[in-house]
Amino acid sequence: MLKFYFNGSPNPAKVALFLEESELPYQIIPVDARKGEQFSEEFLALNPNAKVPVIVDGDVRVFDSSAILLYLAEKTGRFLPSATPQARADLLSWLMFVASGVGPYSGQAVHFKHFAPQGLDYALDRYQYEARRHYGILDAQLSSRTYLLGETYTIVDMAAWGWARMIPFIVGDTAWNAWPNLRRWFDLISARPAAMAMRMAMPPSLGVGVGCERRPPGRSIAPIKKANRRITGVKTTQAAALSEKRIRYFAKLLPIERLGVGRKRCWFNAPNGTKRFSLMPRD
Ligand SMILES: N[C@@H](CCC(=O)N[C@@H](CS)C(=O)NCC(=O)O)C(=O)O
Repeated sequence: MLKFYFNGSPNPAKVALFLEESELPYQIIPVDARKGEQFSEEFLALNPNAKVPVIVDGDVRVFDSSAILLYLAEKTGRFLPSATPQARADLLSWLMFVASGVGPYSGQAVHFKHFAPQGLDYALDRYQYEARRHYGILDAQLSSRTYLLGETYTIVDMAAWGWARMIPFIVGDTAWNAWPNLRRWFDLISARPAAMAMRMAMPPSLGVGVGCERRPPGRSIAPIKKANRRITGVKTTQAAALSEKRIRYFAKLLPIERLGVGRKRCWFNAPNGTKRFSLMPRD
């Protein structure tokens, strides 16, 4: 059976969506990057770049999400546009646009928005600007088409969807308002049974994350202190059923109570996207 080295982040998510769409039998092998499992000798033999996703299909090993999507699409003959030279060129162009533009800019935007030390405004602005610019291009492309390549749902949509799930985290909670066509497309794909199944397929051993941070008032860039924790004992497949009250309870337990003043900003990775909420000091 096809082996799928996976965690819940954007690049593996693209492949998970394909596997659910195509109903190919596959075995999930969780790789917990937070524990550094991607650097094990065994994993490096599969991907010298030490990143997920990777698939092993019989004797064939493929790493890098775009390569995997192309491999699987060609293997199954599914989720490809019509076989004209222009359609093929569009497929490659947009796939590379996601791989070399949307993905890397979004990834760096996350780093500088959420994790970098304060004061790196040039880098913060550059990656926010470029990430937004790329999503704006996708939005324009979708203004006159149902899917990114036209009326056919393809691996390009899967590739972009993997990142679009993270838009509020990458560029901010209100960002969707700027891109109505992208939102329409995102909701269309998210409503597909395979998209729901893919969320449910996330390995229980990766758990459900809840994180919190405190920032002093007025300091909007780097958090003073962050805490992340897996909610132990809760499987991702059960996460949809978690009440907000329970999530808030887990968030309250995160050990940053004595730091700073102001709101504790929290997030929770639910199967249907990241939920955000604030806890006030009295909570
Ligand atoms: N170009 C690669 C990028 C893969 C990638 O960045 N994977 C991330 C998860 S989305 C990862 O494995 N991060 C772990 C690390 O950087 O150590 C692809 O598209 O597959």
